[in-house]
Amino acid sequence: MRIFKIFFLVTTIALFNCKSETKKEEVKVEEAKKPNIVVIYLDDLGYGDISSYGATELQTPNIDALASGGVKFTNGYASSATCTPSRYALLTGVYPWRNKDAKILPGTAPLLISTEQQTLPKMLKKQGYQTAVVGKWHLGLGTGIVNWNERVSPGPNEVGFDDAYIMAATQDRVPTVYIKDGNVVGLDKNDPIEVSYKENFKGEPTAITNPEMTTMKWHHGHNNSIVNGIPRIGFMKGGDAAKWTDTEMADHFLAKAQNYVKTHKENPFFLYYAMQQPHVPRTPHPRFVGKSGMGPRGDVILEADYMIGEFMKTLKEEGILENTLIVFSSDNGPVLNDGYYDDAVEKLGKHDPKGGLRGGKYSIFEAGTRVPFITYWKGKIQPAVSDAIVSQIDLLASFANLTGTAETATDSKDILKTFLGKSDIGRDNLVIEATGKTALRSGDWIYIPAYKGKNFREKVGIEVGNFPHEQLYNVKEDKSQQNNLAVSNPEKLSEMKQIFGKLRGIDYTRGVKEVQFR
Ligand code: NG6
Ligand code: CA
Repeated sequence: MRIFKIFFLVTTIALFNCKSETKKEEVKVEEAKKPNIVVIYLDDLGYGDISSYGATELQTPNIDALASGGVKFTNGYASSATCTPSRYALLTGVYPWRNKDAKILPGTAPLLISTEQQTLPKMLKKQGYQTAVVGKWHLGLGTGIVNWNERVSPGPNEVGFDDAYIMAATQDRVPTVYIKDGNVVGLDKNDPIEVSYKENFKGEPTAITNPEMTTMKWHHGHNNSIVNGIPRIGFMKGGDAAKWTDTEMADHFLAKAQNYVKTHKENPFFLYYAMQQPHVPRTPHPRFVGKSGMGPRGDVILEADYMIGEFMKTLKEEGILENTLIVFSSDNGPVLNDGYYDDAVEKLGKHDPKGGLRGGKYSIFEAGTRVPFITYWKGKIQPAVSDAIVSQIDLLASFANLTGTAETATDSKDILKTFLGKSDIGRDNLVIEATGKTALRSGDWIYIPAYKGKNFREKVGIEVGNFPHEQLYNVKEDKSQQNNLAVSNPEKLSEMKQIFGKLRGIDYTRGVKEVQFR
């Protein structure tokens, strides 16, 4: 009996020990688990377009919750004042001015990123991540001549994304279809798609030949093929069943992003959720129409904010909110009239999309590239406002560090601590780009070389920053770049030119004034 008792005791202890061992193991694994990473990237959202960055006429509670619960950067930059170059830098960690083709691409452009190149998703894949892109791509597809009726490649899958559900270029460019892992979604093989950016297909209506078919009027550009009453850039024929419904695009991408999270939550994932708002054409779902009192541009910002709230709910419901690092930002600064009459100018009222900065989309002035930039990680990042200079180009090196590797890319800097709110030190300097022009941010200063061309781009109503003389601003004291100190502060000017020259590989001190890289 006694022996039995002892035996019982021993086995119980052994069992107990064994149990606690496995428990320990589990905790260890849990601790070592790499966080999910989500980049929520808006299109043309300005520094002042959301209430957490000072907007008073628009309320964006869901984005604000990220800003107030995470690090809100006041000196956060996109790499360029237009979409393609910014996205190129975000995904490759390479400055867009190193690639002469990194400019706004047509819907038929070949893939801009080399399949040999380092990318953010490739690096994360090596670290054991599942990777996906949902939303706007605009980095080219294929190798030159694309047959949209077959699998289009190379594309996102070939540069590091396991899963890709995208629109090829922009909402205002053909082809107006969704593409899943290279295949046009819902394509009827009997109604093949043809796309051209050179000439129309015989007999197909355009905004010029059939203006009565348009429900949205074009202001400049945007007068080629008409899809859903909206005239686009580029010509497209066929593919009727596959065409997207513009007003449902936001819900559509949200559903894809939510579904991805739900079906991939067991292991770490990287999701690049590239939303289409508030780029033109602004097509809010009927439930958001009129909600902002500011016309479609304001309405789609509210729509985007709602989608982000729903997406965050999903992370919470799936139990992964506390293991997910979120980066929120925009690809470039704001524009009101980008080619359609849609009341953006007329109904703006007191709203200032630029948030007090000078310029806007396409501009080498601050509003072109300084954008909302937030990092959020519930329980891990303490709420803070940071003045550190950070750029989207730094996500690659910083996430490499986060996930346990030193792998990096040419221009990406590891500023993980800053992104996690544990340091106030950002970059010393940064080269910004706008339609082929570059400028330097270093410390509190901005240096802009002399550039040819007009400063004021009338059609879009934006100052792009071209002047026949050099410009130097202290953007800490002079946020809206009103006082050019190039003449009054020659020492600073010379210091800036030297730094800039080194970074750009150009000797600006020897009287070279104007260097546009394309
Ligand atoms: C411009 C378009 C503009 C917008 C932009 C790309 C015209 C006249 N303008 O060429 O509407 O589509 O390209 O925007 O066609 S971006 O955010 O993707 O860079
Ligand atoms: Ca954009």
